[in-house]
Amino acid sequence: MDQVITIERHILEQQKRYPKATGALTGILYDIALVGKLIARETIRAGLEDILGLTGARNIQGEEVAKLDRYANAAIVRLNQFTGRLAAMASEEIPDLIPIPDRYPTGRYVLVFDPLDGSSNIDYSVSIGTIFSILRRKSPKGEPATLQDCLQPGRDIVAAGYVLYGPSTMMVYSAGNGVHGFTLDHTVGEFLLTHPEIQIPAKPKFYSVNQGYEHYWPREIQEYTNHLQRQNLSLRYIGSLVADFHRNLLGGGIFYYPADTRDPSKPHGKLRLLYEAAPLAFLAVQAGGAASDGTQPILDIQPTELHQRTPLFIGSKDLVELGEAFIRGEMP
Ligand code: FBP
Repeated sequence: MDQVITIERHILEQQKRYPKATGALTGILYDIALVGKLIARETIRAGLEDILGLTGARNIQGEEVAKLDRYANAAIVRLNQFTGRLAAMASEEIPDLIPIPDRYPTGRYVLVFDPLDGSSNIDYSVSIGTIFSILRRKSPKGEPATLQDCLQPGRDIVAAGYVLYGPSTMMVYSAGNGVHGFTLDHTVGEFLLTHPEIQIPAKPKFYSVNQGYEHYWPREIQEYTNHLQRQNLSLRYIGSLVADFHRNLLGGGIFYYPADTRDPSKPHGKLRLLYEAAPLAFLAVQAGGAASDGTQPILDIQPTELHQRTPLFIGSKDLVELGEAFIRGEMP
């Protein structure tokens, strides 16, 4: 039988690089793989179970909460709160910090996540995903965790990744030593290594942006987009950040969601820094790419709010830098 590497074995081998490792990070990554399988089970049966549609509630972002959003959020919290590995969690779906209940021990890490990215696509059976990042707590062990434990720049991420629920279910993660992709073999219920050491191809193929908003973009972004169109790049836009990012990670290209003038209450675009932009930026940089808000690396941004938004340019390094040059007004 060919060299079959399960995600558990891969994570354990990564851990060997750190002689002082306690296994806590390994445990968190493995629990995310497990909850990814649980969510995948629901997405696969979505039309057959009562899991499509909305709950009728709205989240802190003012967005309608989908039933699968709620399921995914509850599953991630439930599966991680009792392990003794976490000091706290934060989720796109929950306004404030998610503390660990007193009846459970706490740990050295915090987990921030978007339980279900691309939720506007759920009912259309289009690829969606779960995005996460893991940070070391700043507050002393034994004391209650605080917001500051989550409000750390992407530079401090210890590990990050996503689970993609698409034609196949994949988990892609990095613990700081390259980006690795695993495909869920539903027949054995295991994520198996299929995409080791992912590097963004040097020659990009795609540009991904919701061009329906072009009218609301600053002139520099319109010119940048015109320039990309003349580079013989194909336009691909799924409307699920995790799926658009994944395609460009493997095929080469750029995804961008600039700030626009549609909604004065969202001057910094739509996407969230902590659990959308920063985790994917961590992966992009590990894969030889880049991620920017148009003026600075996403990983350098010091968060001030749990749900703060940021413009995002992510993917092939040259195209991200080109976007920054257009925004500085340096391009013809
Ligand atoms: P959530 O679904 O987690 O709220 O994510 C936001 C998102 O759906 C991204 O996945 C996607 O890139 C973007 O919004 C699509 O926005 P728009 O419909 O404005 O293009």
